[in-house]
Amino acid sequence: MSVEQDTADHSQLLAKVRGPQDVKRMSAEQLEILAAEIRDFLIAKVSRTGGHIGPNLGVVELTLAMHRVFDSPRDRLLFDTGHQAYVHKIITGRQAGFDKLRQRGGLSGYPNQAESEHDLIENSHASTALSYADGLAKAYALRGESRSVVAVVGDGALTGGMCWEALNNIATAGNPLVIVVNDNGRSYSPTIGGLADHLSSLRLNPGYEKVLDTVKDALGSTPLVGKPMYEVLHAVKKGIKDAVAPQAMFEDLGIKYVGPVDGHDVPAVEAALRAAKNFGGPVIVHAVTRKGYGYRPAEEDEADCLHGPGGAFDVETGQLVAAPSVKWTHVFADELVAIADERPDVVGITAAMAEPTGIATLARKYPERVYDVGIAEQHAVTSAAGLALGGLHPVVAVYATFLNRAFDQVLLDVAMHKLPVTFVLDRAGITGPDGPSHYGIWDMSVFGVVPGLRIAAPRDAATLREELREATAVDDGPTVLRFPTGAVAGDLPAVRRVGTVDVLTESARTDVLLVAVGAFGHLGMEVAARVAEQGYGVTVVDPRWVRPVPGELVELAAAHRLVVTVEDGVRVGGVGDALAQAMRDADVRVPLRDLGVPADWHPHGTRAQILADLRLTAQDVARDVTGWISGLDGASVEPVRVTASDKAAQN
Ligand SMILES: Cc1ncc(C[n+]2csc(CCOP(=O)(O)OP(=O)(O)O)c2C)c(N)n1
Repeated sequence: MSVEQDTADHSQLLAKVRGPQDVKRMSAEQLEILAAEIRDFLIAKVSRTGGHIGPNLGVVELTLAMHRVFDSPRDRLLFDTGHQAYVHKIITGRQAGFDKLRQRGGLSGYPNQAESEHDLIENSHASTALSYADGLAKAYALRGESRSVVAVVGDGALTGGMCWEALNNIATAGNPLVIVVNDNGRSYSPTIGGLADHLSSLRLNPGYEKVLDTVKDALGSTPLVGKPMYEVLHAVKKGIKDAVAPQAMFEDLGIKYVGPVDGHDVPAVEAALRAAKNFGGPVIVHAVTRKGYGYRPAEEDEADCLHGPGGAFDVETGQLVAAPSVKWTHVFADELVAIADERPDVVGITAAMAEPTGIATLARKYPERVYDVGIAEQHAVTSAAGLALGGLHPVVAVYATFLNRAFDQVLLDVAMHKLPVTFVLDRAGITGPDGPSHYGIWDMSVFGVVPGLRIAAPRDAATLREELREATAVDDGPTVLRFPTGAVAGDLPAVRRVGTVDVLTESARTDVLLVAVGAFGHLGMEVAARVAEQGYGVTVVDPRWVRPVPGELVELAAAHRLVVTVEDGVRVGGVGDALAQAMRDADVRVPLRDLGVPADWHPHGTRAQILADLRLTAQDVARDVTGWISGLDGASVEPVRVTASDKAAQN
């Protein structure tokens, strides 16, 4: 049965969508039904796996309209950040994959080239789509290819500087390019900043409903023929310009503007997109949507419109099914408040992630001491430098993966000025379901090269509190505190402290020094127990401060027969590498083996699965350590596990 014939059995429409062409054939009435079915589907599936439910419920009609007006994959549809591409995945033949969304071997939570020819960019970090689009449009122009380039960007992502760099260039280049601004007024929480204020003034304007109607009427009664149509829109828009000003901003940049259009009205969005497509130059289509649209728990969730529940949730309430646990984030958030109570100079900065990083706890108590700068990590860092120059001690709370963006700012704007800024990196190490671009595995390598920067990796709640205090007490340079995702590890007291290094266990025999970085403390203890069963003595230490390499660590290394490091970060330039260098410098000739994450792209899955894939389990590490130490005694040793990519990266 064709899509056209299928009006009787409404529950079947979605099942018949195998590609964009099926959506193109549908009537307006069918599209409305399909949109409802897609929402039901999203809620049913994502409530079992977790994922970005709120953003996707908000772009159902927008995505349908895009696939009707444009011809993907010939035309290129780019989703900024990529977390809102579920509907696009559903339309492009990937419905079946949603049972294993974000699970190992299953559908990625972001666009993914391996999944579909309809996915060109593999993103997840915000504010890049307009730059990709600029380049693509230039390439197609130079190669003489007539293909449309369409980029969807949220008002949250538009707070990122790259978007404005891109807009500046897009305007100058003048190539045909459609920018769909998906304006729902939210990032996680309400979007901040001057642009957001402009946009929300539009939404709050009593004339807004009328505006939408006016635009719709104009579109409905005008033949959609390229430039003339655009001029009509332009005229409509000009007429209302004074009442609802934000579009002037885009026009001043030199980019045509269509809108505002009701993003939940497929025919209206379609008409605007067709007009934009036919214009022949860069056009912004401003679509106003509601995050979580059509699902009450999301629409009513004040914190973040159910932006991205990390696991299964109850469909009725939107509440997570898993029992709440104390997370690393909570420990950090509470201790920061305790420190701020004592230290009026301590302030917080977040790049649009106040709740997920826990800095919201500080903001609730001291709203005037927390700055949400939008999705602008680079600005966050240099602004923190300014705060420090002004006599404050800023704590920049950010996911480890996102600080990569601001390397130069950390290096020159903060470190070269020896400024006391503390960077708290949440979700460091292997994170899991969000996949390769969200892993926080580069920080210890990348920031390890910054002169004067100290890095701490707590192993449990007690050391997190302690190291946060130590970090905020440093007044002559930047500090980094990094911890993983999830429930905080159980307390693991030290038997003694040597300098800044905690000794977690030791034995009469000093065969192996096992350097367990951060949350790997517990793994270290288990490894020691297993290796002890083979008759070898293992000293497990937690360096606590991994950069610069503590001198005591080198001394401890010299007192053992073998050193093994295990860290939740890339091996290249990691803690193991740094210790090996420090040992060479001190002429300590004890062999060292460094275990960590190969410098590679690791697929999504749970943290435990990926760590197991990388053989970073107590069992695997114990087997390796036993093999290596017995090898020193002349027994045969299994080959060392160094991956090809590691070798390549080290070369
Ligand atoms: C560089 C970077 N910083 C932070 C994030 C985390 N993040 C993911 S989505 C999001 C909000 C995006 O808001 P918007 O673009 O308006 O999309 P919406 O979810 O509202 O549809 C943020 C801050 C990110 N993905 N990339």
